[in-house]
Amino acid sequence: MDADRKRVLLFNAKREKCDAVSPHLGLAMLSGVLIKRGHEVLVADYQFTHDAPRPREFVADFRPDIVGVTLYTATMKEADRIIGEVSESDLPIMVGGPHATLYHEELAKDTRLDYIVTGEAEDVIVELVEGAERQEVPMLVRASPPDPKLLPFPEFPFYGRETMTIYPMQTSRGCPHGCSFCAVHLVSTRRWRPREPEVCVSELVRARTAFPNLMSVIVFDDNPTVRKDHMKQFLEGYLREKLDLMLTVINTRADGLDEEIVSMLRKAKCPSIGLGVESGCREVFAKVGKGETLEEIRAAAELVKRHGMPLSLCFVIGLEGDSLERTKDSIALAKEVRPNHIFWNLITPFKGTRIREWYDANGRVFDVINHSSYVDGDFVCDEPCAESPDFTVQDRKKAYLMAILETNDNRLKLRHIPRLLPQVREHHLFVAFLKWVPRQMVKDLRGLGSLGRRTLVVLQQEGFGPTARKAVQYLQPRRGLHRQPDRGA
Ligand code: B12
Ligand code: SF4
Repeated sequence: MDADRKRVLLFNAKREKCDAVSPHLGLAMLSGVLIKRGHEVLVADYQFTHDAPRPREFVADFRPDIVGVTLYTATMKEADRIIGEVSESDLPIMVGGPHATLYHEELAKDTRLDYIVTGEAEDVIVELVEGAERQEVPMLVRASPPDPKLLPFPEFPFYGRETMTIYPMQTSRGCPHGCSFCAVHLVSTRRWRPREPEVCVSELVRARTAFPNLMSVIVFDDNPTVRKDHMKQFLEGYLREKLDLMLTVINTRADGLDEEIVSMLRKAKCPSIGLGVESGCREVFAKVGKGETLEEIRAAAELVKRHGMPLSLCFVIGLEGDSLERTKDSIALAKEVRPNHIFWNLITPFKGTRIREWYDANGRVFDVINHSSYVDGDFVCDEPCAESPDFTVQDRKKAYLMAILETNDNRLKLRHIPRLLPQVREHHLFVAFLKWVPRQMVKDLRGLGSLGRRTLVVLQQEGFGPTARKAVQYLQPRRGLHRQPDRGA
């Protein structure tokens, strides 16, 4: 074998109780660059393939020259286990991703690591891999953001890639806004960097052929509609190709929607449109610095509903100046707008964000490592990881419970009652609970009825095989949507 050809093994940790959506896009992008250069890559993405072999088995079978691990604050416990197993083999280890970017100073103490890469790594990965050797102490590599127009298509040398039904892609990177809770500017900068819409479409045409089981595409941009004409050009091309895939665009903002975009998304079988509200309290909302107004959000929500598209709203509890009382304004807004899905998140103040600075000066942040505000499929939410004098931990828990009960969070089911009851008792939320139970019963019955009717229609028209396929499709976007509140964390 060519001595210059390196074998690169990349890992993404699985988050406990969190089902996969799609293969990790960042690792697919790095694979694209490395494969183009002639290196051999294998990706073990436990988020995508839950039952993949243990890291030490991958190391023994693949015999890599270097190992890379992508890091998120929410999955550090699992990532740490991977690093532990890999480091038994004395191979050079590089880490990158959002957590490595935000928390590189803390990671620098970990001598199992050799390279800590901050930012988007496409322009440094080849040099790193080709020159990799073990280091006394981890070396910090600050990557400059590449121009996405110049990058090759992602590649998917993922373990278990045959099962790939969802294709991840980006039409742009970066976001010019400065929301207080968001870490995007640290990872992918405030400079919005678009790709050519036609190139994005040709990537999908290639993907359709390469992955025959593909059912949907998710656009994972930081902010996909900074320039509406860009999104329209992409959607036009997408619809023209008649790819017969469902297209989900996440992280949409109210000011990025108009009649044409919503109508095109509908035609592209987009299963729902999400909007980040963050807070319904004017004072709290203003301090987020979203660069849009609550009125714009109300209007965009109306627009989505007028087009008959399911709407999801995302709120964050615990933003600057928030309190139990002020959470009631968010609940009131949610009740007024009546979205089809709603996501309530408890704030996680990441290092480097404005909300973190506020907490450092005005409150307290507990350990955020491995913390996730996100509620898993079984409806368990992590404890609040921050508090302020006006919003104690107890009040935050009460605010959260009040919010999910009063606004019918879709993930909340009757089977959660045994788990909910002690909390309802603790926070004296009996009235909210007693109102929720009958509403939920009606909802469950309606849901069952409509699912049954839809199944019968498809069964009569298309037979058993296509019906089964559609049933899977029907479930997939719902699972995808459950991952939408990342911006609120
Ligand atoms: C799409 C997205 C999601 C998707 C998919 C995530 C995925 N794993 O693919 C979904 C919706 C599932 C999701 C979920 C969550 N997300 Co999210 N998500 C994003 C978003 C908007 C874009 C990510 C993306 O695909 N970028 C494009 C690719 C190309 O970039 P990348 O993956 O970062 O990879 C590049 C670099 O990081 C680096 N790199 C990455 N890995 C490695 C490894 C090595 C070895 C090297 C050298 C380099 C390297 O090079 C890559 C190529 O440029 C980011 C925002 C952002 N800009 O980071 C938030 C973001 C990453 N998410 C965030 C959060 C908090 C979450 C959740 C915890 C939310 C929640 N409460 O549930 C969950 C948990 C994620 C998990 N892994 O379990 C935070 C992460 C902060 C942190 N400190 O970790 C971000 C930064 C947004 C924010 N709130 O500020 N998310
Ligand atoms: S939350 Fe969204 S709009 Fe706000 S800064 Fe982050 S990416 Fe941009």
